[in-house]
Amino acid sequence: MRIDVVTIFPDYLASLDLSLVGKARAAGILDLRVHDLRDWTTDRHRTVDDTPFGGGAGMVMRPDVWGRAIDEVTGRADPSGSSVAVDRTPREGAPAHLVVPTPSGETFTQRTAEALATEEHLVVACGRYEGIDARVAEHYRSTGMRVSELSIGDYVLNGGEVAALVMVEAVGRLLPGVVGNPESLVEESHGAAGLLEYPVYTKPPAWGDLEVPDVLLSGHHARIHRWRRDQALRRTAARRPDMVRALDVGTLDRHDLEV
Ligand code: 6GU
Repeated sequence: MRIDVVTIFPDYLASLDLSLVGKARAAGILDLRVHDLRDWTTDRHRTVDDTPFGGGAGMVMRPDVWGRAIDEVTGRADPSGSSVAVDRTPREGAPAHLVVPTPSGETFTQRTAEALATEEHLVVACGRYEGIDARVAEHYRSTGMRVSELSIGDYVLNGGEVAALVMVEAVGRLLPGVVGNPESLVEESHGAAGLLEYPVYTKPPAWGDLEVPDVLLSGHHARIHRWRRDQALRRTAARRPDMVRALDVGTLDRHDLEV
């Protein structure tokens, strides 16, 4: 998969060299390219934003700068920048899917990450939180490009960069070969069961006066499985009643209903 991230703070994305995502890049599974939006400005001050039409606080990012950036990273642009010549070089690769992190977007969930992980090319356009001129999303949708305006939760960040980090990590770890043991993708929270993960323990079996639950030391796999499911159900009910309401009753067994 290729991911291009366009931002006025490319250094913010430097942490993507680390850890799992860094490993995926080194292994050639993820071709991640971070770009400075100001490379597509044309004025001496490298201006990317301006005051909002209609008034109000804050600044809005200009559509012309974003248009040049997105055209180029998606392979639609004439790289010479000439307004006369038409670029006739064939587009390489699959059509890009444009992702715009914004607090006014639809919620980014594990399902969103799974869907994006099937794409060949993502372009993530990080704006400041007052936003990017609305014509940018409108224009690229009108070209047939898929455009997803996505929020990572109900709180406000200063810009899309941290949200982009979240999305790239959530998507990147789903790419085949990134997470060593694919089993660990199956059992975790927000997986298919619709439940939060059960509590986990390791050595030592006694830490101060706190002991690991006996059942986990019993070697009785059916009981361990039942205990973990009970714990997941209780935890989900306590912390995320919304997830319990969304459970498909048909997937519950007789014992679940006793918890
Ligand atoms: Cl994607 N961007 C910003 N600026 N704030 C957010 C967000 C995104 N998601 C939640 N808050």
